[in-house]
Amino acid sequence: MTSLSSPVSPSASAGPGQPEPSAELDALYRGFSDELLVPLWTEIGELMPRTPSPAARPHVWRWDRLFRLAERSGDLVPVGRGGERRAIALANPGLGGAPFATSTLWAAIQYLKPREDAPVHRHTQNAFRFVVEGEGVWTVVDGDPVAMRRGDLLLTPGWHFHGHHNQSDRPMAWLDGLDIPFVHHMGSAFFETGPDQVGDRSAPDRSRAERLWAHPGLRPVARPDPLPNSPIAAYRWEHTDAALDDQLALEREGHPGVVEPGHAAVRFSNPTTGGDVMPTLRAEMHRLAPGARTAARREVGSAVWQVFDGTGQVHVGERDWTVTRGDLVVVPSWAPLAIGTDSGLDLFRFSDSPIFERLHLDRVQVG
Ligand code: 1HN
Repeated sequence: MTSLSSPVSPSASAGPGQPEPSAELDALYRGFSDELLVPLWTEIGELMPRTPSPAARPHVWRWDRLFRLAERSGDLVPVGRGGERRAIALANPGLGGAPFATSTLWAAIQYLKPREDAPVHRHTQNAFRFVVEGEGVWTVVDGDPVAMRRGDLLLTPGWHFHGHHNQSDRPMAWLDGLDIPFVHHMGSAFFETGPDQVGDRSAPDRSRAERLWAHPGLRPVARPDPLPNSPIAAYRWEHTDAALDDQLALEREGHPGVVEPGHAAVRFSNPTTGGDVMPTLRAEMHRLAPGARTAARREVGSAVWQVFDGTGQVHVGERDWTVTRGDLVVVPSWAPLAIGTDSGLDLFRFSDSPIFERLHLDRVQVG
């Protein structure tokens, strides 16, 4: 089988549905090549696999190694206009060195030293931060300072100005997730720099966005319309943690609510639609009780998982890893995933599922 990226081999021997090799056939294929044409019959297997066959591969990145390299970047690399962010991206081993975790998802560790600023800009790519450790940075989204603390999910939807400032005497590192590869492949990227100063340097405990929008089941009557992005700038760990705890407690009391035995999960949602937080990105938190093991599951679309707490075993495709706090696992489209733990495990997950659901390309297989 020829691949999509290599030229047609003139001496390919005939397979099912393929012509017999001949000098005339070689000349025909040279003619195609000269005219920038590719015949379907040499590519059909690549273009139309029986089931998804993504280029991205299952892979794990260890947080302790990422953190050490991020720290070293802090010693050697400034943060400012031009580079914009001290962010170091996961480069999937199947994607030729591009800074892409999967063909749609970007995942990076970002590092900001004490008292440092990351400059204000905006882009069409949707972004979030998830904090696995530390605090002391405020991300200022459209002028609204949003505190970042362990366990929090912070949103920066596309085309909103944002910059960060570290108000503390300690460095801070976190996970950035964006839809950069998707936007890149679709030729839809726009970028603009913002004001030279990060702006509001106050350090409130709660952002204005949270004060307006982040009350459970309550929305302001003055804002009735659905919004494409969640207006909740920060989903705080205390709420996420309580929701997961309650699901497992209800299970023990014999009430429904968990995904499967010992597996609680919540999806971060846009309160104005009930849907995903942003049009291209889904974010969830999962908790496995001690001794729990998930069913094997695969779905169209790719995901990145980060261990928030605990230790467990992750099986993706043909690979098996023991993972611990901060470790990141990439799950390509349609790769079966199963997770187990003896001691209990909390995991953050983000995926590109909203894209596929919106286009009716989504499929899920469990077991
Ligand atoms: C960006 O703006 C952030 O705001 C993080 O922290 C990573 C990667 C590429 C382009 C823009 C951020 C980014 C990014």
